[in-house]
Amino acid sequence: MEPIASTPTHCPYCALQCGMNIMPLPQGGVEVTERTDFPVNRGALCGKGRTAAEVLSPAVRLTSPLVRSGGRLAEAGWPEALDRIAERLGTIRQEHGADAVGVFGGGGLTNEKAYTLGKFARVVLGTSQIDYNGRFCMSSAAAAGTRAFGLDRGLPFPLEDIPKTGCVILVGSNLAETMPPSLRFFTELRENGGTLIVVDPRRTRTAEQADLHLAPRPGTDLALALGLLHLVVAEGRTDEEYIRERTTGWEQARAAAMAHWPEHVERITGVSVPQLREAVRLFCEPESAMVLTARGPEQQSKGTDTVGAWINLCLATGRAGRPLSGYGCLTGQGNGQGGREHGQKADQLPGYRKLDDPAARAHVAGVWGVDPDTLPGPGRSAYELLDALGTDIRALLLMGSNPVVSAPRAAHVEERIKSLDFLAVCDVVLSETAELADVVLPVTQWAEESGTTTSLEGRVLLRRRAVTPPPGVHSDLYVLHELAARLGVEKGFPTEPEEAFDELRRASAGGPADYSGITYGRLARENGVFWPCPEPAEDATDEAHPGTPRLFLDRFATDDGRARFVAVAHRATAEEPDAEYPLLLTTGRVVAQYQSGAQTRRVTELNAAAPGPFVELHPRLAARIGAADGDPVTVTSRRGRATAPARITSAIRPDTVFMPFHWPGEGRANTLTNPALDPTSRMPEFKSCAVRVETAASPGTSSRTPAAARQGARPT
Ligand SMILES: Nc1nc2c(c(=O)[nH]1)N[C@H]1C(S)=C(S)[C@@H](COP(=O)(O)OP(=O)(O)OC[C@H]3O[C@@H](n4cnc5c(=O)[nH]c(N)nc54)[C@H](O)[C@@H]3O)O[C@H]1N2
Ligand SMILES: Nc1nc2c(c(=O)[nH]1)N[C@H]1C(S)=C(S)[C@@H](COP(=O)(O)OP(=O)(O)OC[C@H]3O[C@@H](n4cnc5c(=O)[nH]c(N)nc54)[C@H](O)[C@@H]3O)O[C@H]1N2
Ligand code: SF4
Ligand SMILES: [Mo]
Repeated sequence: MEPIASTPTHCPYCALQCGMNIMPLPQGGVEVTERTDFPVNRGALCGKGRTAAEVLSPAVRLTSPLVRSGGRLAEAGWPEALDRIAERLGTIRQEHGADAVGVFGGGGLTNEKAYTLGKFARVVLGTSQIDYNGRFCMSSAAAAGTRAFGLDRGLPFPLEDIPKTGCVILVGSNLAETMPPSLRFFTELRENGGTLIVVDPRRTRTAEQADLHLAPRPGTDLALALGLLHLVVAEGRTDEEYIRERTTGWEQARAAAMAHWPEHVERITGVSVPQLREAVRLFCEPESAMVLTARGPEQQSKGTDTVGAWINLCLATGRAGRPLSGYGCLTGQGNGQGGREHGQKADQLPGYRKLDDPAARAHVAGVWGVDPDTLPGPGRSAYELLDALGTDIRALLLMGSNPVVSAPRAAHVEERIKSLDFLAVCDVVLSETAELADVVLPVTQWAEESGTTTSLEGRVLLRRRAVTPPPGVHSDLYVLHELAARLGVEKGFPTEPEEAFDELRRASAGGPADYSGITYGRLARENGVFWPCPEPAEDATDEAHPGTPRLFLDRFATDDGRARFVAVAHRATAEEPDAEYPLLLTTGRVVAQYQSGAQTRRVTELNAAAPGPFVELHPRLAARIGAADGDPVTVTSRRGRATAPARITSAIRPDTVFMPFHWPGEGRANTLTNPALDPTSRMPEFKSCAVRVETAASPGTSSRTPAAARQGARPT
């Protein structure tokens, strides 16, 4: 008997994009098996990757379009569902103008889908109102990276460099839970004699691996980074030659840091001066060192300046654009990197080009065969777009996100979504947002289709089709093709991913994220290709471009080739605790659930491991409010209240509570979060807002009871 062939591909979930094999089973269904040739995970998978095939099952996934009639969603045929969407979008556009139709995308969409969605918005709908969930993810790091280096690629070096450097400061990343196979690189770092510093208000599984754990108050990373830079200067640890030759703006940045005295920083952050000094010593003594940030410092209303301050620390010590040294952001979603490069972002055209740049408009319009003047200008950012639903935006096409669970101030966003004249959702499952739609289209997912993603390393990868999708399911590309045709655009929306990719290559050619030298053929042969990878000129004799695993070694991507210091000063979070809301809430993830949970809450094993929300609080705080472990507690902010069981642990600061955000309903963390936006990146402040906590049995207790007031007491 012929052995059944397995197909090498990549995980549907996070930005690590672990390699895996998909093996069809003789009795039907498929199994995920080990794939050892991909250097990032070398066969290892977390529980989500291991169980990913469960979401392929027709028992879990959608298999028929749903159209709302008589107030309820009912199964319908594809032509009817597509006709309905095209008719409604067309009519609303005619009556209210092109900007009355909004589009919302996702960083989990393949490059082909993200590219085509952006093109669909600009060319078919003619709307400026498009943005995506990546705005909620790493946008502050992207903005800071662009500002300092002239280019944003999450990691400017491959993960395999980490074990060889001298010290890594990991700021607000819990990668032991969010990217478990990557922990190995940090374990090897320590085995090789390097050190790991983790900055997190909680002693997470990641922090437990660290040589030094700094536990600042949420929202104070900016002060922390400035305090470290102050000490670097005071202790004479700057690299003056590097600063002179490779940077600009040092004097202003230096002056700003010198205003942040370590003792003052200790008061703001709660991190002691000796700990600050120890961090500086560990970071500065070795030949090389890195700073990596994730959502902790980024999801703040000052995320861009915060990341800027950490970049300043790297630049002042000569630790960027040199072998085994640099600043990197750990991007989160499966295609969080590629999804931010090819035009589903409000201000952007493919190849990481700017929508307000006339040359970029001309180039992309040329590839699209349209007049550059017909391309709309930049639109609103994700939260601002969601906040405008039902006002000037009357209809929304949503692909690859579940904002009812994941957007800040979610109860308000849910109301805005309900107030739309028309909502169409393309999804794999009936998410909480899809439940509110007028039309839901069931689309193919990772193993049912091919497509490329770009991992957190900037490595472009090919996901291969490994199984036949169930009948009744079509791809996102098919949806856009059919809708374009119905709205009068017959050409330019291919249903074949490779055709879409070849067009993306041309659109990206010459841009900052140049993919023109990357082909499906190459991706199938090589273990991914790092961008930029331009195509050699036609008359050139050179071989294909090898791709660029390491950036900035010769020069930064700025006009003068120098990295730019940015003078930044600390500022408070948008909502500081007060007598009524005396504590800080921060939010994040657990290992067994992914994002809004739309996929992972449907997987038996994952759901058993992490069945519901919880509120993490310190024993001293628990004692003050009279809560025992497992008791339901109510967390109240200015946006609303959420109730979930208490999880009492001394691994969190006594002035802080933590909730994971994976669940809808009464334990929805995002009912509480503050949509205060970073002025540059428009990132909402998911990582801190003021709250009070009470046992759920006493929700009526006045906020000004002595118990509530005492919660604010600073830890001793
Ligand atoms: N299991 C799982 N894995 C995932 C995901 C998932 O949903 N589940 N999502 C993927 C995606 S899209 C992303 S973006 C990544 C996110 O990956 P991470 O950034 O690692 O995830 P988070 O849990 O959001 O935040 C990390 C840590 O920041 C800390 N933190 C909170 N506030 C602050 C602060 O003010 N300062 C500092 N320094 N730290 C703070 C939290 O305590 C938390 O431990 O994970 C990816 N991987
Ligand atoms: N409080 C709080 N809130 C947060 C965060 C936080 O740390 N704290 N983190 C933020 C971050 S970093 C992120 S990235 C967001 C993520 O939050 P969401 O944007 O809600 O992300 P997902 O839950 O991954 O939603 C993806 C949806 O797309 C569907 N899907 C999967 N593949 C495809 C596909 O190929 N096509 C289509 N059409 N659909 C598909 C999935 O089934 C799912 O319903 O949450 C943000 N919200
Ligand atoms: S770490 Fe990320 S990519 Fe790897 S198996 Fe888990 S979810 Fe998938
Ligand atoms: Mo994310």
